[in-house]
Amino acid sequence: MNWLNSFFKRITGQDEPEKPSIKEEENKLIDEEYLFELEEKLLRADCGLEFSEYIVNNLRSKADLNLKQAQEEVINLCSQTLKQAQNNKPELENHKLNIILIVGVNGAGKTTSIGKLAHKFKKQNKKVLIAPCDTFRAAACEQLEKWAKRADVDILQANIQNKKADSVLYEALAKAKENKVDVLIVDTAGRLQNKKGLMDELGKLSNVIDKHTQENTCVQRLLVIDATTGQNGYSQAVLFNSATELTGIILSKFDGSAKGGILFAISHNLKIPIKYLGLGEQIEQLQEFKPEDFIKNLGINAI
Ligand SMILES: Nc1nc2c(ncn2[C@@H]2O[C@H](COP(=O)(O)OP(=O)(O)OP(=O)(O)O)[C@@H](O)[C@H]2O)c(=O)[nH]1
Ligand SMILES: [Mg+2]
Repeated sequence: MNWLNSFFKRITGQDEPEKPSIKEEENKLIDEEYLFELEEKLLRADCGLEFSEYIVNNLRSKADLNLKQAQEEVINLCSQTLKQAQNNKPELENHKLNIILIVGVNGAGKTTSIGKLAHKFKKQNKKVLIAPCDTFRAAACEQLEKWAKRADVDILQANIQNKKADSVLYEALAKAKENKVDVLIVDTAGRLQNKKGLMDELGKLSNVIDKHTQENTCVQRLLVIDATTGQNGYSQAVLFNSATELTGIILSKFDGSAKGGILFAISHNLKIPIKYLGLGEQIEQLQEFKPEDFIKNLGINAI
């Protein structure tokens, strides 16, 4: 049960209660002061108001909990919250064209995550094509080409200058079908979640995919959130989700000192599954998200 304690310590900043000297503390019943402090700590860990209140109200509703029981309850609730938002969908569906639209704010880690995903799928012997639909910057295409080369996968050769993202997407969809590609990964330009025009463009891209795909396709819309952006990441999830119904989250830059609390807020309020964690700038540094592993590793990683 050691990891439970280190997890709790991460959240609350309290010492592990296993030492005999504080054994008595463990049996002390929790009170309003304790709940107030717990809520503050959850908020500071980016868990958001709704989720923090959910935890605190839950503890309050249970009479006579001692400190140890309260800690275990917090961990159970956190764990349940993550699990309930996950679904059992496979990473890719076999014998189908898997289209993965990658969206997010500027610099979130979209292009890097695409390189990592391409590498991962290539290793599974999948035929991968990348679509350079970030047509705002010429350099974006060059950066994506480098990643395609590193992952040893195809990238659509489109002269993106003066083209709109949706026309590049048309071309990519046609090529993917013609070449019987397993996975088409679509890069998009970074955009702020509160810029309406740019968010509408995202809706258009999503419509192009929906219109031009047939039964044997599987579409994912993944939002890349930079773990170091804290609570703003939650607002990104809300607004990107209304522009293009998200099917999952990639939390990038989780190798730093970032708090992971935002994942609880997203899972609790939006029920969007967390798909991957980005753990560095290298091509292999992408991890499939598994709630249990995440909770176990919290001692090292976050919150
Ligand atoms: N430490 C760390 N750095 C990362 C990770 N993912 C991306 N980065 C870095 O974050 C910066 C931005 O990454 P990009 O992949 O270019 O982000 P983007 O979202 O495509 O950016 P725009 O296209 O400009 O909107 C780069 O310096 C990456 O090396 C990660 O998981 N960990
Ligand atoms: Mg990019």
